[in-house]
Amino acid sequence: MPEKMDVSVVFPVKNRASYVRKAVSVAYKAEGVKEVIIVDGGSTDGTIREALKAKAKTIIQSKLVYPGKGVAMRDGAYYASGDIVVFLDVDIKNMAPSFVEKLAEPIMRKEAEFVKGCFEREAGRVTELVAKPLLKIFYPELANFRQPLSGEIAGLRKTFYEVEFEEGWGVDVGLLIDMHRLGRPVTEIDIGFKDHEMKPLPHLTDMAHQVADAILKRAVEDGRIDRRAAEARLRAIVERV
Ligand SMILES: Nc1nc2c(ncn2[C@@H]2O[C@H](COP(=O)(O)OP(=O)(O)O)[C@@H](O)[C@H]2O)c(=O)[nH]1
Ligand SMILES: [Mg+2]
Repeated sequence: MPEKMDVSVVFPVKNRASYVRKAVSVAYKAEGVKEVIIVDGGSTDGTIREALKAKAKTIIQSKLVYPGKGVAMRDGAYYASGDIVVFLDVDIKNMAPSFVEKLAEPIMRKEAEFVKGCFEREAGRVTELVAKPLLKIFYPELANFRQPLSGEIAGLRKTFYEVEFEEGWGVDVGLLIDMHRLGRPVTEIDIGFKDHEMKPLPHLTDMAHQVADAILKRAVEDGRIDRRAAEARLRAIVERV
């Protein structure tokens, strides 16, 4: 019989005290979970206190040295010890063990090494207006992913050591492209309905810029575009958002 794989769940978190306790306790209930890790990005509310109360392994990052969700994910992956690492946003109102289980399952079955979660909701604005058009141009092989920016992902822990974690919002699309170019089997699965808050439009500019930058950087590295053309495209996109 194949050996059973265990799971580390990592939540990058910044100032989401009210979600932490439930997210951690729900994640502990999922099958195969050996540890739940909160990576705190310099929260100024009660996030850290709540994480400790919920008995999460808690990494407290220095705001000065480690900004951004991507750095938090990278540190979570390096700290984790499970065979599989599942990343989830903490601010999912209907958090359920099935989110963790559905993400880990294709890896346990050896059908994938990297799993992208998608959910029954329209994809976000940055996804539709920035990520998908750029993927369609530079990585048409990935253009069919419904939610290339989703933060609900799972992967073999060791595979995460072979890819580059962007510091900020480019991290999720960057991981998807990196896994694809390493030739890892990647799959997208529907994890059901996810209830969470939408960001106001002005907050999306930085996100859109970082997502575009992560895609274009890889397109340049892969010889799919030259740097000057990439910068011109990036400027045009940022001016439009
Ligand atoms: N550690 C850390 N976590 C972050 C940072 N920014 C966002 N997060 C967390 O990353 C997840 C996704 O962020 P969120 O603001 O909900 O993004 P959205 O759902 O795409 O609008 C949540 O769990 C946040 O608390 C950061 O700078 N550092
Ligand atoms: Mg959110």
